[in-house]
Amino acid sequence: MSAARPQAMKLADYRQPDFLIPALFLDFELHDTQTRVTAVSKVRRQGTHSHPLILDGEKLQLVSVEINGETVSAQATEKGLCLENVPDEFELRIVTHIDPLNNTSLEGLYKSGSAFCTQCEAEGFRKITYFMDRPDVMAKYQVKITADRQTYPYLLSNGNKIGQGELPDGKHWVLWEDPFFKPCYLFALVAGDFDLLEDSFTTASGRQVALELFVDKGNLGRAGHAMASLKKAMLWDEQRYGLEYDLDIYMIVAVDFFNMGAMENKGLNVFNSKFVLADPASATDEDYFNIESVIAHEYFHNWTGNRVTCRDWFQLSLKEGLTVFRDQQFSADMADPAIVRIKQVQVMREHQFAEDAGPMVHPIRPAEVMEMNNFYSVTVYDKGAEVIRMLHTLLGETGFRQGMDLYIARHDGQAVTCDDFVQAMQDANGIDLTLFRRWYSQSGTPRVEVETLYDDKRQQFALTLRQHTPATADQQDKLPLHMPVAIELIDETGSQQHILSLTESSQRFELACKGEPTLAVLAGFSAPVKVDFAQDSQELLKTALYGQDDFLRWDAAQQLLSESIHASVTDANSSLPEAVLALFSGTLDVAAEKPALAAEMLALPSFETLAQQKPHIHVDSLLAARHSVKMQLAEAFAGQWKSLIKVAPDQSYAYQREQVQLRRLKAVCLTYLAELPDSEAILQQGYQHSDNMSDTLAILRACQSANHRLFEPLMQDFEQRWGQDSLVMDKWFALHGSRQHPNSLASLQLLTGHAMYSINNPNKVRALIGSFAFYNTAGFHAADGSGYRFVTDYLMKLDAVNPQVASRLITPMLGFSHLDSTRQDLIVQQLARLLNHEPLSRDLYEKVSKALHLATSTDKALN
Ligand code: B3K
Ligand code: ZN
Repeated sequence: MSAARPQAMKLADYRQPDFLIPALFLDFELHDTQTRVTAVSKVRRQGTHSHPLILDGEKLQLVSVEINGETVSAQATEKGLCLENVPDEFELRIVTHIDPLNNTSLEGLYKSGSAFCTQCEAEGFRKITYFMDRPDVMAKYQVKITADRQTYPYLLSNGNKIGQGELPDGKHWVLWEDPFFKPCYLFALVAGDFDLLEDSFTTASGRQVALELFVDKGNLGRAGHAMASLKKAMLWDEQRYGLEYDLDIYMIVAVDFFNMGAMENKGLNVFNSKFVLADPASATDEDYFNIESVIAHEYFHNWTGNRVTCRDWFQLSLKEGLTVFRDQQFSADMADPAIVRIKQVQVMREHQFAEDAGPMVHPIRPAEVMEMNNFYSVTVYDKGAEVIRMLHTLLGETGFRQGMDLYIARHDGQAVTCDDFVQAMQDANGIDLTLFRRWYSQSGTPRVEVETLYDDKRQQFALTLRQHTPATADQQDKLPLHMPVAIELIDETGSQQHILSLTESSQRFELACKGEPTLAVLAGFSAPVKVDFAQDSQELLKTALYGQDDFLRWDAAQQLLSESIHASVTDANSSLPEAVLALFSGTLDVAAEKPALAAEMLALPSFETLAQQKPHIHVDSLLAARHSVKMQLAEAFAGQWKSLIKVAPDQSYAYQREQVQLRRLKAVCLTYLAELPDSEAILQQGYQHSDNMSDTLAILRACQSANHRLFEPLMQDFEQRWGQDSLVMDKWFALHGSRQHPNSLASLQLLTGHAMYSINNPNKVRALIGSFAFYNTAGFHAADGSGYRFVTDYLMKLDAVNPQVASRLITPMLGFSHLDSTRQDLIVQQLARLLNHEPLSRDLYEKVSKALHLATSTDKALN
């Protein structure tokens, strides 16, 4: 990168905007390569100053600028436009041309297949017109769209349609008005030809809302679940939070080219089609679950994000942490609460703890940002949600709801900060949350150490909790935090549960207990921390088999399994500990009664979770140890796997709780079964008789992870059947990408040339290259460095096409401090190649430079 290095923005430098823009009229004349955008703003100076008006703008062709009807000459730079000596109040008219067809970054206005669509969050609006592209500038929008009627029968934008008309040249136009003030990141435009699913929802106060779901032609049969999910979410938000929808129409458009899951634009959500389309033959239970959750997430943003928005992007967790927490609550109500929680904790342990351990570590409210898109992170989203969950635990359901009510009442229509949110919680509950606020500014994964002592005479159980947060790449000094520690004491007569409020670096708690209990810590994962508690395997076994809290039971089971895998790293010939055998037989005995929990308890911890448990790992030995434990379990319980897979539901597929649980249990049993020599006929039959994608994929995954001989023929058959179906083929690409096989790199290279693959489509890239980098441990971490080199070469190409997707894909190359020194060196070499690559996006530059900086400073510290 020869140009000036990108600079970081600091939260501490926040200043309120010099100007406000309360009203904006946008006129789009759509054209593939030369769309004409006319933006007419009402601009008003804020405060007394003589600063120029600075507008953001990128990749725009400036046509003209007028102030109050007078043309002004203005010179645009790569970053925007500076207008000197402007009046205190004026009308600004700017005309630009943009090129949607060649906008492969999928940010701003671009084409997804034959449709036009937009993505403006975080800073994409500046690729549409010159504007003050920051969330604290809020305007009322009117949007006029003109395009060819036949190709683009639907012309959509935010709010209500207030006019439309025909033009003589085969074109037509539509005028939209959004009555709510909004920041420009919530602006949206879609134009295209779709199939439309229509429905309606009557709000608690009796208003009728039209619901419109737009999908690609031919996909109407796959839209029903998304629509049903939307109606559930609307009802849930009224019942749980008293929040009603506020416009007369709610539209969702599904597109195939999209950088992330979906976007909550006011009244016009744009979705990745992966999170909309489902039918039993093509979508798994997990897809059904995710659709319901993402539809709800975007809907919930209407209040937490849109009506109350962020003052600046450092406050992103204000809307994302809170909305993730709300969608988690919704999912817990819709599905299996314990299983839903287990999945969330797996994300925290596999990905968020890894982010904390790497160069991109940041607090949930980052203090410094180079490229905002890099901060749509597991920390801001998922740890952000954990922080909200702790507030909920500390305040209780009623107190939390009071806080939410006050937050909304106080800040409706405003752009606010995370502090404003905590203040509302504090004021509504009359408690002091000063200490709690540290979660917003302190990064890293806290460790909580547990020590216990039982006093027989006094029948008192004492436990001491000590917390400390190790220094992280971004922050040396850490302070104690306020966290709820939920515990369970299990004794012969049953169990008691408590929530301890930990605020000091060391604190002692005493509880009355008749007889020495077994303690289980962090029920429901009550705080996003790592627990250090040396418990023997008998105690863990007791919690796993007899605990009350399903999360704690699963967690104890996972600890037992993890320990036996780590033990087998040090002693390759070690046999399975008695406790693990007892855990499996105890769990298998009751599996039919509690299939969902049993399935999770019997599933081996992922490689990524195991890797996060140790400061240093050896990839090959850990992989081998995990495999050896899996083999031993497969053999020890061979009979049970075979009989349990017959528990599958006998009625035809429905996304329905009992069915989902049984399918999941069957899928886990299949992963063990596939390791057995006589499994072929069962797998083959299972594949042939499956009437749904969940079962089909379970067989393919089992064959893949066992490197079963059936894998290739079944994959060929699958391709024959689904070769033309883009979403289903993503599953096929992902199975290839994550297959740990000596030829995986060669097959990957071949597949990038597949007719259904395209580097321009983020879903394809994530499916194939993403699953290699994230989940193909053996291939990605190949000892000769070929995996790292392949990903780096690919990133160089991808960065020029779509920096946001490239920047997500580099994640597995960033956290290497726990790897052996040879692999660390190999990764550092590749990162250095990337840093010298020109041009390099700001997105990748931020991550690569931080990773290399950390590598050199650690090196220096060690030498
Ligand atoms: N708010 C969007 C994410 C935008 C990402 C920009 N790089 C989706 C969501 O969290 O609901
Ligand atoms: Zn969100």
